[in-house]
Amino acid sequence: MSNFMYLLADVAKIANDDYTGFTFFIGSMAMMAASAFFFLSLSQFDNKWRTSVLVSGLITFIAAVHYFYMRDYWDAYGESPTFFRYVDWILTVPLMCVEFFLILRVAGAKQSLMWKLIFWSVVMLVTGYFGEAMSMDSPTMQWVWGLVSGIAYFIIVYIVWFGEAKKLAESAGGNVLTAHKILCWFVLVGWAIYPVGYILGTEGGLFGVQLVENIDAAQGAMNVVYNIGDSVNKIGFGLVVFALAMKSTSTSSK
Ligand SMILES: *C/C=C(C)/C=C/C=C(C)/C=C/C1=C(C)CCCC1(C)C
Repeated sequence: MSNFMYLLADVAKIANDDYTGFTFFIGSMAMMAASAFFFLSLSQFDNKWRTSVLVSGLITFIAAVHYFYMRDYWDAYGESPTFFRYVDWILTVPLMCVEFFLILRVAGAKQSLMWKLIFWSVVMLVTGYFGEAMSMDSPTMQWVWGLVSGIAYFIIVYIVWFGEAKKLAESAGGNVLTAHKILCWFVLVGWAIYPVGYILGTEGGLFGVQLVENIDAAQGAMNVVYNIGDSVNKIGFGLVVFALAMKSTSTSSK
């Protein structure tokens, strides 16, 4: 192509070996497709389940929009789009907390449970942001903020696995209990992907062992891990809720 053609093509190129750029691209498409899927499925559910599936769609839709920005940002600067990443999370992770509340409403979940989960998720993300965006020149502070964020994460794990949420799920039983258990696994295993990404991106890497050769490679690796984590968690979470709504609708209308 001539230079002129490149000027006409106002589209960033993704190099063949830019795996990070590739996962941003795939991520944006996956989130968009999932959103269309959730939104267009809404009318087949009983009214009381529609809000839950709607929220699934909002989670992937908000992520899709952020992925368009992050994809372009990565292409243009080759840097971690930390700001967009955390804005995305601060909107979508609380919505995932709302999902727990919504499916447990049948067992009488109170709004206070939802606010507790939201509160800890915000603590987890804000401290993570301090570590990732504001402590660039201090690996020690990155570890400190990462640790505080990790504690908030474990409080969420505790509430859903063993605390109030677990008790409600047990009293609901049936499909709700099954869905709750799967969502718990997402939080324990799926969400644990993120601290791995954070460690990869931290200077000095894992407990002082540098896993990737330089800070650019570290940022790239971190973003690949975050991108995989986002697709697994946001789309996976949504599908669990979708399946619950589906089962509950077909059993109650027969
Ligand atoms: C859709 C986005 C989701 C589910 C994002 C979840 C993010 C986390 C669970 C992040 C957790 C972190 C830690 C536990 C410690 C290090 C800092 C974070 C923010 C990466």
